[in-house]
Amino acid sequence: MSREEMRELQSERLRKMAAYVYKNSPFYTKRFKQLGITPDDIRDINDIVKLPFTNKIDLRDHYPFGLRASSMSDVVRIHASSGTTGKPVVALSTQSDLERWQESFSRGLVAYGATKDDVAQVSYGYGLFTGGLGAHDACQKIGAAVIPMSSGNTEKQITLMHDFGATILCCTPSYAMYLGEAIKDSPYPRKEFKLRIGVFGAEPWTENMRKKLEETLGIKAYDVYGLSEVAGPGVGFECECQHGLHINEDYYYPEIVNPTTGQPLPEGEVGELCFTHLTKEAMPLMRYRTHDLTALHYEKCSCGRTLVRMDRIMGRCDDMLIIRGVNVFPTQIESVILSLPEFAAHYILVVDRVNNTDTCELKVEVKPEFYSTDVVVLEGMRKKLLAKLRSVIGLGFQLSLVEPKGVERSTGKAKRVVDKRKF
Ligand code: DLL
Repeated sequence: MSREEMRELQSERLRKMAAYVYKNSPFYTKRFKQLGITPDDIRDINDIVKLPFTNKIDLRDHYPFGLRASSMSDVVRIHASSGTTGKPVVALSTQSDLERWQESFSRGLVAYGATKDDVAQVSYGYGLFTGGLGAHDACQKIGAAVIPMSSGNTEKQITLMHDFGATILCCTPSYAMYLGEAIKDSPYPRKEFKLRIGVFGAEPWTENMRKKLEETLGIKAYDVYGLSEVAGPGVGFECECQHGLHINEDYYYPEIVNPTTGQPLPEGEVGELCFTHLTKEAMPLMRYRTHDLTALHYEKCSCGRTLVRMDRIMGRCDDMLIIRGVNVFPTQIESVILSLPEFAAHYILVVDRVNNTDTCELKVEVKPEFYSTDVVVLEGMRKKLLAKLRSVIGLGFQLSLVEPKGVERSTGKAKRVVDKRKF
């Protein structure tokens, strides 16, 4: 679709959506009235800025089903994401919402080169988390054979991946790394595995992590983005150019705003990603603040797709650490660690405040082939990493190196930062 055609489609859908939520969602009727607007004020997609923002707190305050706009009898699926505090955030879908979600994610799978001849091992968690069922439905939609493994039970994962000839692996990048290492330790030689495509998302990861995963697993690794409140995995996906993630903007309209002021930012500037549902029935959200930081690019991609692209997520506004006045995203630390060959993709950062000064303890795992019990060798490696961290991030760390498997593994979203400071 050309940009003009897309704007036309988005305008038409937004007009309908504004009328739909105004009529069917008491939450939005009230918000529209507070802002002194009616659906008639929404004539085209540029009018989106007149609509109210929606925040996670709104979903929590109206837990569980307060933002529902369809009848409950039309709801066919209830997902929830736990988050770290308070009540879970609930996401409802009707049958047609699920179909659009499947369509979104299967566009991604096709872009990755997946076909009906593939065998897809889905190792995202099944359950309230949207990863498992989301990947499952999309793989099935393109006709691939799905192995509904869920996460965990790593030994069995490897045996079945080997015996069933899985060609696609869907899981978090951190779990993929764990699986890759477990394959090396397994009785099966890597050449007996048929894996070719990795479908990795649900947490931030870096270009350096991609390289490591591709090397370790012998695959091509693709990024998939999504969030429960908007749909689940498949809101955005990479194509073969891997030049950002295409957003399914005919269903989920993206905007980038200044995280503090909410003012829209121009193309290419990094800010907070917001989504407006253009077709959702069960629980449509207007200008939903994701807290995820990225930038949008509208020029046509070399793959031929015209769907807008977003940069790989650099982190969440609430993930950004301010350590001794320096802004740091965990992805920057990962990028530095993985730029050196000696270190594995397993690390943990503990930030604390002692005598009014921020402290940051970083534990990084050394790869088995580089690990040594010789303290001089280890100290050399430690100094090298420390110097690189200081030059790239501008901070000194209390860095300790640990032996292989010395950092706890995760089978879902990795928890790599512990901030013990009280604000
Ligand atoms: O993580 C949905 C998902 C499942 C996406 C499987 C991809 C693959 P939630 O649990 O609601 O949903 O968490 C959503 O995870 O706002 C981002 O902060 C983060 N996230 C998701 N995908 C990516 C990604 C699922 N590819 C939150 N890169 C989002 C970076 C991601 N962060």
